[in-house]
Amino acid sequence: MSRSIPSVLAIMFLLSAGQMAGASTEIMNATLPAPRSRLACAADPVAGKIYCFGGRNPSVLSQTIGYEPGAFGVTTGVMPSPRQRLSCATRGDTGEIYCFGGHDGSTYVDDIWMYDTSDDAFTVMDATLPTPRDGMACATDPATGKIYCFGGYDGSTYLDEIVEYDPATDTVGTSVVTLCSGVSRLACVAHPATGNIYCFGGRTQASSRLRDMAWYDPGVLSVTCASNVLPRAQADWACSAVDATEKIYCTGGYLYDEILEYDPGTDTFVTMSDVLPSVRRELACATDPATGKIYCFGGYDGSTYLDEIVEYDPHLCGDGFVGGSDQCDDGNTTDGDCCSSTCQFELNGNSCDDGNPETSPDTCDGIGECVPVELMQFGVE
Ligand SMILES: [Ca+2]
Ligand SMILES: [Ca+2]
Ligand SMILES: [Ca+2]
Repeated sequence: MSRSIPSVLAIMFLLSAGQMAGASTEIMNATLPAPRSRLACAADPVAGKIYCFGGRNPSVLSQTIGYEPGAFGVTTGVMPSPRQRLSCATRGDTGEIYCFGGHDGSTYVDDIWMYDTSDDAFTVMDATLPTPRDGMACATDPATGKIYCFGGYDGSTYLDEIVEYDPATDTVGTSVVTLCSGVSRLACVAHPATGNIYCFGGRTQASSRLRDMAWYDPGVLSVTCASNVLPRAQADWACSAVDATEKIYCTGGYLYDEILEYDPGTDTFVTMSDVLPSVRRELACATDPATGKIYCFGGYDGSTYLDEIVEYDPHLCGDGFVGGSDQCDDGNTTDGDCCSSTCQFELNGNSCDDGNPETSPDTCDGIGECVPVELMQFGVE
């Protein structure tokens, strides 16, 4: 019976999505080996790939999928057993991805698995979650390499626990602080610039989808709650941090095609003009650390399981960060200052003004800087 309201919402937002134009998200040529939702994905900087695990379509799946961003192909392997609504996080630069909990199609599980990207082998760790659960969100504290898993659902209760897993010792603990409420199907992401892990939305027993967020500081074991701050109630979506812009992007949800930007520096949200190719929930996204582009995998649009891989490049020319197709970014979209209006290097020898009247003429060095001609002639940097 509870499905009638989401169906109406889906129709409303399909109509509004059709009125939007100019999306800069791109559907990759490669697809998942089969459509799926409720998968988990994590980027591994060592292998330079994004790995995705499990999911459902509606059978619960046991595939491991390796995707090299921008490449046509995907490679696949096999997990120890099927899983949906698990959560996976990369342990820094060790080439190890840890996956936590989930549901195997008949029961909630408490497993912790380690996937080694160097040989595509799984190790079932001795440690387990405190209790079986699915729908939690896990993220790695870059300062310590410890992985924190937030919330989840055990089949009867929405959990407010923060579980700490230390891969170095294969030990599990429960933080002395909790989330603001019991919540499942939320999205959490570590943010290296602030050292916090930010969690967004989710589903609770009492009020269904939340407009709340919380951030956890693993250094001082504090949780900060912010209620009713999301532009709309959200769950079953995916969030990724982009180091170069220091911002977090959350995509999809129930049932939306929107991309929401959160800036931890200013504590503000912006709904981007770019949207996903279509509405989808229960997708999984990860940021390619080499390029800062976000890749989103699969999802469910309310009637169909998706096999799409969607690339979202959050970088803009003129935002002051070199990313995406930028060769340079001087914070403007003006020509004649050695970094062009499209953020490309202007040619060595182009005239420019370095702002110092005592040097003249000045010239572009071909790599984005304006320097006095006499320095170029003597080869002085
Ligand atoms: Ca830029
Ligand atoms: Ca410029
Ligand atoms: Ca000058």
